[in-house]
Amino acid sequence: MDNRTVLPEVETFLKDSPKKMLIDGKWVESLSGNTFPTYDPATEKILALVYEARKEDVDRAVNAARQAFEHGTWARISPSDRSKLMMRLADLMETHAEELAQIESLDNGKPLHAAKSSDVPASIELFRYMAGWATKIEGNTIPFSLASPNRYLAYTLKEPIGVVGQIIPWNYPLLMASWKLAPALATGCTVILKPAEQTPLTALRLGELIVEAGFPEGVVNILPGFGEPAGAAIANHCGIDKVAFTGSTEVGKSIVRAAVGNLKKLTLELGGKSPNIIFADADLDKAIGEAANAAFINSGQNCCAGSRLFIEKKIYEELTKAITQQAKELRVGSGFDTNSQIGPLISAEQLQRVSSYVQSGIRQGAEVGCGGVRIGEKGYFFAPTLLTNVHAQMKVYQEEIFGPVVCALPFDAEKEEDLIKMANETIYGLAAGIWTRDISKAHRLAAKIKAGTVWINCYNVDDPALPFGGYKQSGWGREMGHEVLENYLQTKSVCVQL
Ligand code: TXE
Repeated sequence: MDNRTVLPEVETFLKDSPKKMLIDGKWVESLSGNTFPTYDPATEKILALVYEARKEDVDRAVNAARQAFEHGTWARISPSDRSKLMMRLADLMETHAEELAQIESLDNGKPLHAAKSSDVPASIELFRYMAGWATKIEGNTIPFSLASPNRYLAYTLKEPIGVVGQIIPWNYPLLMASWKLAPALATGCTVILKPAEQTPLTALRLGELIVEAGFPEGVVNILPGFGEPAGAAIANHCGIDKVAFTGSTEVGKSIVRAAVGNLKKLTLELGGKSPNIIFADADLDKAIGEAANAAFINSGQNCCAGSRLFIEKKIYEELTKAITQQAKELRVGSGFDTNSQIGPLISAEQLQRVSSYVQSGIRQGAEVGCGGVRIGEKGYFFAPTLLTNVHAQMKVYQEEIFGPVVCALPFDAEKEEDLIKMANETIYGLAAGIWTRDISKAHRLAAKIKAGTVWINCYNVDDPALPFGGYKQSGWGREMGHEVLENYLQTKSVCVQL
């Protein structure tokens, strides 16, 4: 495979193609026999063929997951044993960390060092954090207010919601699989996971480790496939009790409509157009570097990217120049080149989408401070781009671009209400950044910005313990923290007359 040096295990994994799907603890072909290719976005070459799940495969997986949930060993397993299995999985992921990172970098394009230092360890840590919760899921005893205390004993049980469908995107494939699987397993649910069609490989390797860790058959089923038909079959399926989805707001809405059939529970983690606000009194050296990172990391294919950059008027010229300089210095290249800081976009389609957003910005009067174009002719590389002269009516200001493109706008620090209005004038509400040394101002703004996460003097800082999710059309529910567990549990009230 071109001139890349990959581990022998990775080579063997890729050669074992077409890759099968995991249903009921076994690696199986799709019933249709159909396969699809997954590509290396840096070289545009096929990495492997993958069996494509369709409705009939989803049906098989739902039956297996239902059986495991109602009747299998999983239904009787102790919380402590659930926790131990998750810990064992985390240990196996650690043993195979280099391998997972290489597969991730090849399939998604992200720099190998980013996969190694961030995606893989964050995924491992999430399984460990959630494994800790498995033994701490408790109900309450409820003192009645209308009856005397010795007439009734009432308590609540926290029960797993059941069979869960999980549909994930391609920007952080292993991490998104972990965000979804770990709380579901900690609470005792069973899962049908559909990775994105662009990046099925780390989920499949994770599936192998899940089997090796000893999870009972049917607890985790992994079905690569397309949004239509596989994703839609999951969203529609009356045998599925809950769907957890990460992806575009548009598809999120279609999942809401599909879920109506059996009123399955939903959590949605959708797009963003997050404001990153820099005041003149901030530590500017730090803010400049982090603002570039906030916008360009993972090639901007990040739901919480700081893609609307608000800079206080009196430092606007100086900062846009400095950030432009940073953007120009970022080394864009193949994920396997140790020099690369930014990899390619995921696909030809995404390259086309990002380019057309920039073109629409230019047509509407935006100026390109740097970038704005594809780099080279092989691989889906796009230059980090800063747009100025942007206004609120432009598509580039309103819509999620999901590429390395940031819109910079000046603001008047004396008019705080105007700034808050600008920060909030989007359908999204996923994240925000505030850079200032004035702590009163920082907290005042944090309270008024409608976003699920507000970072003050930092950006993109996540932790398994910190809830993450969106206000407004950025979604429903929270990932991570103990809050995510509620998405996978339901409460039963038990009332006993004494
Ligand atoms: O997303 P899709 P795409 C945003 C981002 C990006 C845009 C399009 O703005 O430019 O979405 O990306 C599955 N029923 N985000 O087209 O289609 C699909 O197979 C059920 C933000 O790749 O939403 C994949 O597994 N499932 C986002 C997943 O949904 C369906 C991350 C995401 O794909 C389906 C990704 C259907 N009808 C894109 N159609 C974030 N929040 O991080 C597709 N899917």
